[in-house]
Amino acid sequence: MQGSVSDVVLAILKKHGVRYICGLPAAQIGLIMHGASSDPDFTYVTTRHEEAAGHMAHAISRVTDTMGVCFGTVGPGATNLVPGVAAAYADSIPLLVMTGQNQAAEVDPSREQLQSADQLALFRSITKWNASIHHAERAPELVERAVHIARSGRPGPVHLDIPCDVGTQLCEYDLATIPPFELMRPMPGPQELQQVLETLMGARKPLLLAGGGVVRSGATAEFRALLEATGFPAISTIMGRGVLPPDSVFNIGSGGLVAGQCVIDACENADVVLALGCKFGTFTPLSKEPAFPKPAGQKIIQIDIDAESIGKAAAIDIGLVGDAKSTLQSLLGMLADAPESQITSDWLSSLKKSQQNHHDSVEAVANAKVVGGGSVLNEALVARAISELIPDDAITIIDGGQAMMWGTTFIQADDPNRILADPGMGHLGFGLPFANAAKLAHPGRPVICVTGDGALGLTIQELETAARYGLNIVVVLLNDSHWGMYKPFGEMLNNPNFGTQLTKVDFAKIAEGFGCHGENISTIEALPEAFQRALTAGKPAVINVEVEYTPHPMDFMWPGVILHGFQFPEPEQARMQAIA
Ligand SMILES: Cc1ncc(C[n+]2csc(CCOP(=O)(O)OP(=O)(O)O)c2C)c(N)n1
Ligand SMILES: [Mg+2]
Repeated sequence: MQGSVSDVVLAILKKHGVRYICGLPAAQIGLIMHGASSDPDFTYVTTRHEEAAGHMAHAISRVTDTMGVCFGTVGPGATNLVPGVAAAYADSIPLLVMTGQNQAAEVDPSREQLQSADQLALFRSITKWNASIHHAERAPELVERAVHIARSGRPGPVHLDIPCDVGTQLCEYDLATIPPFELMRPMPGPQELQQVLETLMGARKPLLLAGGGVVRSGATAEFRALLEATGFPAISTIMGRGVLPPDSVFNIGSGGLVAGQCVIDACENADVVLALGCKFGTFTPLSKEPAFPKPAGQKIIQIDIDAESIGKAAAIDIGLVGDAKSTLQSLLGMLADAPESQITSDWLSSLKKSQQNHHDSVEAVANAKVVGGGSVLNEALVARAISELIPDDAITIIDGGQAMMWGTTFIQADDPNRILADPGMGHLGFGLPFANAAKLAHPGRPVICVTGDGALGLTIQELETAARYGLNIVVVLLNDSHWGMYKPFGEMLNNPNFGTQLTKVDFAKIAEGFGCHGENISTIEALPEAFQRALTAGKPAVINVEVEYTPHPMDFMWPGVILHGFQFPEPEQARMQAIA
């Protein structure tokens, strides 16, 4: 075909299965916008802020298993995209980010034209790869390369910068010459897999660990089959939530450290860990000096699609490059001839006991109804009540600080595509754009966003995007009028000016102003009916629930694990020790 660079970019993306394109209008990338918005094969959405377009593309990629695409204009459009792209990079999500640029002759180095920005430098550290389409002839090759890099190995965002004059030039492309992208599924050799099986079956205290790579590879069924066939205890990371059935006896905790002391107990006491598609991030308490040193004799087997990720963030003993699905299929096929398991008889039951303790402690907080002696609802109670109301086929997004801790605790899902978060960057404000994207891709399913008042405020303008496109999501807002997670920090420092206190905002009124349904509620009894009204409102809805900041049993991980090494002034040291 012959067409403008913009036409060819869209044709190649379509060939690779891209259906959704999100961004914010501007002149420099106008032809792509014109093409995408005129083509019925694309769903084209404009947001109120480019950050939201980045988050939407991220969520689209996760709920459709395709590559998300977002765009922004030169300068401020590009800089506004950064938070969404950085979050996708941290969560290993494939995106194509397209930025408009000034005329090719005006950039590198800039001639101080309006909105000039070195956008290649800007995105370099938050993408796997980026390039400028500086000449029309190179466009097809660079777009193909972008798609391939984004989706191959450990996926991630890629970026193309398109000077406005190049975007309008003509180029040639033969769609038939390159087939649509197909995922490569590398696999360890049979001897290596045999070594894995022998090590695992020889373990006294084996532990299986599912990361986001299991989800991305579509290997949930295979992971569950391994669980059932071996009877070994298992945990998942936050990106791996939904891989383990919530009610499985082998599931010790889905959500890394947030899932309780039982996850720490499992990681500290296991003698062999088989980790699949896991990056060993902060929330995975394995081989994390100084808080979670690797116990003597513990063996960690890491299987990951990306060679560079092997041994990067944990001291591993066996590291193999393999796609989770194909590797698990092979392992399952070899199980019949595997040596007999040497698992200790009380290993699983001891972890179940620890899990029960965690369960009891969070239930006790929820049962207390109020904290701090006031009459305001506690977040645990509200999160538990929401978990009971969420329909089976819903997609739930969990944003916020303390709201995230309690939401993650009580809201479980038996399918990875039913529950989304952003644990890599923990970028507050992703929730509402994620919800919009999930509803866009799955209009027939309920989409629920559980969030905090601080988090919602960061992208609240996207309520208008929801209303404009008829994305009838339900936002359940745990509103404590604080940057709640940091409330104890200010208190610990005895500093009332620390700045965690926010104004009590009437979010229901704000929702109405954006064309949505809004309700304020302050009793738990009011929640079920308010939730039903929100689900059937015929427009996006916000239920603003007045809550009080509620401590969580795993709060110690913030000062004790994540901030380890941060020197507090005396006498705050002692107060911090008390919290940790
Ligand atoms: C964009 C961004 N800025 C700052 C933070 C640090 N942070 C983590 S939790 C939190 C407080 C969140 O407040 P809110 O959303 O109201 O939830 P709450 O803790 O009150 O439940 C902050 C500021 C972050 N994670 N992301
Ligand atoms: Mg809050």
